[in-house]
Amino acid sequence: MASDPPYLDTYKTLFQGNTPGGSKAAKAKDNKLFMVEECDLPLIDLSRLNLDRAERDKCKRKITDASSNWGFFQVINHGVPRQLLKSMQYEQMKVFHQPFYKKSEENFLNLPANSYRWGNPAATCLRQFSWSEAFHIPLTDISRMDESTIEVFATTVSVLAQSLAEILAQNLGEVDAGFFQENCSPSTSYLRMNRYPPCPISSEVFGMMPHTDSDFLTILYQDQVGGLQLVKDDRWFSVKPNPDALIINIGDLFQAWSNGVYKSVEHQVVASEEGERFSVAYFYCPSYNTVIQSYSKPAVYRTFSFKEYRQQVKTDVGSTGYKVGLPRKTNIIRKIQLAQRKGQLIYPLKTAQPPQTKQNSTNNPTPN
Ligand SMILES: O=C(O)CCC(=O)C(=O)O
Repeated sequence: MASDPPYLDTYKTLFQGNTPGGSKAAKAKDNKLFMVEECDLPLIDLSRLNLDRAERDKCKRKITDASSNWGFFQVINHGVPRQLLKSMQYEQMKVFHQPFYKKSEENFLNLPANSYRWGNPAATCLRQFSWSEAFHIPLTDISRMDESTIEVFATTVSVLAQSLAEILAQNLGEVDAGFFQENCSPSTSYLRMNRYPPCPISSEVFGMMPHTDSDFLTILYQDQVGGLQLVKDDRWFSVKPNPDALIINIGDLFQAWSNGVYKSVEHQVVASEEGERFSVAYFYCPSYNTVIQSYSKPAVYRTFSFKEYRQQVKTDVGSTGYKVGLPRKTNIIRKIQLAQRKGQLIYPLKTAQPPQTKQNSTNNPTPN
């Protein structure tokens, strides 16, 4: 059966025995293992930041509490007009609905090579595969696209990202108020437009594999289809879409910087047989040379530069198939390598149990 992008044809070996109607897929269809509970993600009304001091402080407290307890929250009255969100989705559909040969052409929308990504050429098993396609765009390149909606969206959410980051930093007593302005200019961040095409073997693969984000924080807008799941108290929960809300999640850099006060939690997207899904993520990142240093002592994580971190993620994914991320204990890495040599799959991150939806998942090859 043809799919667009051509996952089944291109990754034939990977999908052998798992093709639509194949025994495994049929069996998995019968069980309801992939149904997980919905969570009540904290919902924060940012318009309260414009009220008196007491209200403002209450709102900030909700943001910092959610970042510590969940690592994830939703915001409404966030300053990104509804119409802009709608136009963004429309633009995204227009881009993704171009034929595959066009999207994979060099220079498509004037974007640099490697902006368009789909599947995972390094995958050695289905659990390392993401049934999705994406445009991963450095903000420096966004103006080349000649798509004003996408550019306006990126500029608008970058303002929101900076103010949330400043609230989170202030709460830690961070005195260098100019840190984010200095190190995270809009041009150091990334926009990632995602499409999750209908997947005929949805019980066998992820839409996007479990991962944490390698940034300070991420702002996500998802359509109404659903499929995003996150880890809370060692269990997976799904997030109910809210058309008015943006989803905010803490990334690895804030976890390290805050010495573990704010949590960068794993999330994934389940694949679906019915219909396509769209989302857009803004990754708030610093410049490569920015040094990430824990604000308090003793530090759980050693000081590192963003460049070093990105390179380490790349090296880990290349050598183990996993993004090891922050918990860099040698025994974790050895365990992964050993399991790999034995052809086993293990779930490497420190807090999470294997997702209930898919057993023994793997980590994320995406670069975020
Ligand atoms: O599509 C989603 O809901 C999540 C996307 C995501 O996690 C990512 O782009 O890193």
